[in-house]
Amino acid sequence: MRLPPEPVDAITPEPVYRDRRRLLAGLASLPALALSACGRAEPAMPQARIDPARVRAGFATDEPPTREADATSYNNFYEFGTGKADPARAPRTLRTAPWSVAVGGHCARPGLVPLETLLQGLAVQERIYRMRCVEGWSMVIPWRGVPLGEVLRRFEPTAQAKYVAFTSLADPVQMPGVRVPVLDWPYREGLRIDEAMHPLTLLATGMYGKPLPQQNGAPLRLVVPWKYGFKGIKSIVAIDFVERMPRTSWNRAQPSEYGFFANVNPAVDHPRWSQKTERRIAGNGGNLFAERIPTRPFNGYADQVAALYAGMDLRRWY
Ligand SMILES: Nc1nc2c(c(=O)[nH]1)N[C@H]1C(S)=C(S)[C@@H](COP(=O)(O)O)O[C@H]1N2
Ligand SMILES: [Mo]
Repeated sequence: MRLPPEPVDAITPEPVYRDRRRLLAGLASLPALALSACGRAEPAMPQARIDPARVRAGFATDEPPTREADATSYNNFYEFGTGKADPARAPRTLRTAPWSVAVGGHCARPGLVPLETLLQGLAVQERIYRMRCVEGWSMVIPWRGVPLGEVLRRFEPTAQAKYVAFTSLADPVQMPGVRVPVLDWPYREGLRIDEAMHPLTLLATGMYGKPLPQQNGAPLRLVVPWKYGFKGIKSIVAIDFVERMPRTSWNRAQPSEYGFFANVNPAVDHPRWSQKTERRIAGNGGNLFAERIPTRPFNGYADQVAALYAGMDLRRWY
């Protein structure tokens, strides 16, 4: 896989030259010190080499899948209420067809694209991924979708596209939960461009061999199996190629609790929840108080993705 070239000035941006004290203090970890022009910190992007054969090993797992009834009734989708059972119980008010996605920012071919056109000609794949929510539960889900990178390439992102920003629908008529100011609507998420292009990252349109149900993010949502669940933004209506690390809803709501990278990491606890173990909701008759199992770095996908973070301090970039 080829990634866009990283301009030299992104590795040591100007503010670092200007602030000598900061430069001296940070010599040991210069890339982690990189500051953007607006003062928000951004780490340099390592030049990762991704081995396609290794990546394919992450497309499936022997672990027993979560029962469909559990995966579709125990959800986080605040646009339909903040309780785990609310999204499944909500009336089917989301109009998923027609659906269009506005693609813009640093790319050669921006546009408002009907969902069918967005996916046209791409082979739909079935992949079984472990999913880990930052609240401590996990599932094993058979997804259906297309690699996000294959979709993004069609828009010809330019070298300035360092990050990709995603936005969910926020229509109070279709989504009663957005009338409640629990988050700064619309729900927003983002990935660094190399994370977005990584072959494990899926733009999902279905699960359990069927189209996505409303509560799981119909008609299309992001699935990034090595990151905490909140990165998996649902019911996406906009995708933007941007130069700076985009603002995300959860980071904005509580920056100390929800970092931009949100890689599953048992060594870095959330301020309110230990991340060392997880409650696996799978193959146990739907017992929500199942035994806890150890959480693995990058949710068990370290072989596939750890190279993306080479040299980054994962305590700082949580
Ligand atoms: N638009 C939107 N996307 C969202 C959320 C949300 O509230 N709104 N919740 C996130 C969180 S915290 C998790 S854990 C997953 C849950 O996905 P699932 O319900 O399909 O398991 O969706 C993520 N995507
Ligand atoms: Mo979550």
